[in-house]
Amino acid sequence: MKTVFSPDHALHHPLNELSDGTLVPAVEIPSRADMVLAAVTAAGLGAVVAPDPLDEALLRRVHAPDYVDFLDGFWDRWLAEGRKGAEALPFCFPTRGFSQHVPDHLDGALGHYAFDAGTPVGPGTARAARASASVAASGAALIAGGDKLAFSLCRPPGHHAMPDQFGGYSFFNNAALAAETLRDASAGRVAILDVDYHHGNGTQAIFYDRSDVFFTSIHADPREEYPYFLGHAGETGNGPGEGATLNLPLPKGTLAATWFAALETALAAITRHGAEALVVSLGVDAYEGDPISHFKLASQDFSRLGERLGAIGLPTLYVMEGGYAVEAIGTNVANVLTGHAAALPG
Ligand code: 5XA
Ligand code: ZN
Repeated sequence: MKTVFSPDHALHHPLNELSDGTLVPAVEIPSRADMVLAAVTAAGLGAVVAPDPLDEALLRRVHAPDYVDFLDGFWDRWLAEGRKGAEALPFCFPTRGFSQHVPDHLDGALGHYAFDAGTPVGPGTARAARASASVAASGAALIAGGDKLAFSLCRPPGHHAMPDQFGGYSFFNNAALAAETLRDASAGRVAILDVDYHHGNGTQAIFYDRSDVFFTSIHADPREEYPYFLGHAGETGNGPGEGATLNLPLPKGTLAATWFAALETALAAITRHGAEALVVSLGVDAYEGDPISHFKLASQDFSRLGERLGAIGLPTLYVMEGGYAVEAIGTNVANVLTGHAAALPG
């Protein structure tokens, strides 16, 4: 298998985030990706390759062009206004009852294009997000070209990114870009399985009205966990997409046995959907030692996850999402990939 990686992820290096109402040190930091790269390399999982240039039309199909332009130009506007901060956090949002126009004021525009205050934007954020998107699309191109397994080592993550809003450390929706790349390359149906502890609200939103990309997610119940406002079991898709979304919310504190039972439910649904390729939003924050999450998967459980996904036999792209136990993130990701590779025939 190949791992697609770009060192440009490090252009995004947040310092602080608003979490649970308090400004705290950021957890979505460059060392995450470096630890994963080191572990994947040490595990001898195959070549590490650079991404192809990002397809701008693809990016602007998945995300609103005005949103892409805003992110691209944000830091220059910040500097042009003489702002002193090393990074920016949105703090005022067009919630219920507010108009949806884009304000001229930079903080208003930042709030318009965001849904949380926990996702800092800095000088290299847009470039890193673009690199991450290209890593995802390039991994999908490998699968479209016949590879049975590939890993897009994306950072920043993407599954919270909405068509025109960032949040949850996500700017461009890498899994959606990968799925779109696969759809563009073949007529086959695609499934996205999101195993991150947090619901992939952005991925769900992007495909909610469509039947060609099936989205299923195992995550902490949004009634008691971020992102709070999407990810409920009753959200099943809309119009032609009715039935093509399957949310499997679980309570905080969920143990491996319950988590793997939910995985079987998700895999049965993926089979019923007739998927011909699989994109896995691979967050490893379901790990028992994760500092911001509350499921109880052990490192060996990630091997079991990879083995189980390998056994279903679909061409599979893993796209890196969350996971903040920096000392264990590499082991947990390498365990998934090693387990999957071992389950492949030949
Ligand atoms: O999968 N998403 C995450 O790990 C980010 C959660 C952000 C909570 N402030
Ligand atoms: Zn997460």
